[in-house]
Amino acid sequence: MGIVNVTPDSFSDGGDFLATDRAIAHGLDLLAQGADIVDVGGESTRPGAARVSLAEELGRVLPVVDALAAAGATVSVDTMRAEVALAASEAGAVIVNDVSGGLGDPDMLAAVAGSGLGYIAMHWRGQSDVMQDLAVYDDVVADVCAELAGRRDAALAAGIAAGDLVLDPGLGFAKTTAQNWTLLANLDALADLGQPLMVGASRKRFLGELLAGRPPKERDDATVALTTLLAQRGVWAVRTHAVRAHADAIAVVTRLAGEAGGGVQ
Ligand code: PMM
Repeated sequence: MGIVNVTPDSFSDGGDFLATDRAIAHGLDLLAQGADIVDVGGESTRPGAARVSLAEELGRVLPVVDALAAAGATVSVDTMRAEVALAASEAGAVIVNDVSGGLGDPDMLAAVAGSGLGYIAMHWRGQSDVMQDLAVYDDVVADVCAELAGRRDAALAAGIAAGDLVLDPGLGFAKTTAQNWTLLANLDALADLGQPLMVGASRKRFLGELLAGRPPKERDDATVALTTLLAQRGVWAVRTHAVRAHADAIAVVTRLAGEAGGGVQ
């Protein structure tokens, strides 16, 4: 999944693709690099970020979703708002990527269930302006699993089909660097929730800390290393800024797994 942030303030590429034409061109470039899905978002979730208005979010994402879907892309919309999800669906999006897992908008799960859209439910504890204070767990793996199981059950109860539901541990969202690594080391526990997994590690702060404070755009090699390991573990998708190297890594893992006679382990 390639990221198209139509925002002025996302942590790694904020402002690069705020203009509609640049965002569309970027999405087309990510497709040419081998993205299977392009994820269009109009609201930054960077730690400390404030909300944007509904009108602003709609104005940012709809023309980009429309153009990329018209070009044949599989488009997901990165939003916490049911109204944005439904409008994006009208414009051609087929997946809703909700970082709040349905907690940000009480209407989201029912809206998605009625529309037949795919749904990615991420682990989330609160809006970006407060989430850093919420990184308190008894046992981060057990707690994130239990909370994501709750979101899975709520999504299924709302009528979202199990086959349309993907879960995401939400790296960096109410999680410290150490907690991100612990979750990555224990993905099997998340896989036991019975749904495909998506992981968004691309250029995140915990990688910057590993790399002696290197800035976001210089964290892609480390992200590719992680993608390779995650592909070996059979995750459904990785959400990344730079696509080509990730698509290449996944091709290598898939080819090697085929040689070994089994699926991707
Ligand atoms: N991370 C960001 C935004 N959206 N969606 C999902 N499902 N998982 C993530 O980890 C995730 C996300 C923040 O990263 P960005 O500002 O670079 O888009």
